[in-house]
Amino acid sequence: MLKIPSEYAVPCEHPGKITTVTYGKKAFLLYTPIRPSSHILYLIHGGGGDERTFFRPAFVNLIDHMIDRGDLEPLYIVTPNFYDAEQTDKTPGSSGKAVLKFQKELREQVIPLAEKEIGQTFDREHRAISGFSMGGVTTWYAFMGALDLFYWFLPMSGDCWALGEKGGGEKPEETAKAIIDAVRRQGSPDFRLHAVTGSKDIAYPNLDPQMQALKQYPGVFDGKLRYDVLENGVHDYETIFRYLYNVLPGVFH
Ligand code: FER
Repeated sequence: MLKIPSEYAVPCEHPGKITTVTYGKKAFLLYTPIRPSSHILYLIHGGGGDERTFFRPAFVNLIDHMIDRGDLEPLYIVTPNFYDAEQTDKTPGSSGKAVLKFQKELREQVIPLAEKEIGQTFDREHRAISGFSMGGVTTWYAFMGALDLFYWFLPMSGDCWALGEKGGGEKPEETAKAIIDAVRRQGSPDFRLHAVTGSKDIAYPNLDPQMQALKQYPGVFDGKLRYDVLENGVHDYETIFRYLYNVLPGVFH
């Protein structure tokens, strides 16, 4: 996996624009690229985070430069907050419940509002969902229930909790089976799923067994599933930005 070029760390001369969209007591952020686009990424924060967590300078500068240099087709990026407005308990158990509950809000509020704000509805082929850690757990839930909305799934350093907290590590076979069943229940539409983590990531022992179990279903996943492990990669946003630098150019093709 390539390292992010150091010149991508500084502000870009041709930046996109970030706006806040509120609904009820909550908000999501919307990154609008400098040139029009038919692509959109829903990007979900990790445990304890919120809608602002991803859009720190290191990430915004990276995306701006990638688009400016032509590494990446322009894309919209929406960063929601999966917690309830009143939620103060952000431990993994409580976060796990929140990301499951959030699936309905994503479908019924965040996506319609974001795309109304942009002024266009995106095809599923042009919609991606990704997230870090608990945002990865969110992405797996979306894979199990929102294949009609998304074609591209990029879970990063988070496993599937369908069988409970850290179920991908503790019950990899059952978790893989639950995922496969969910794909079939949704009519087995085409999709692409690219999971990433690092060998020293705290989620590696949870995600890796699940990915190995999923690979045992070649008929379902042939040519649709990719899984990369960064040697020595750890569980932090800097590493996640590096994954996105490497993975995003392959999305929407
Ligand atoms: C994992 C998925 C999510 C994991 C941790 C989390 C340790 C989240 C933890 C948190 O929000 O504190 O596989 O592995």
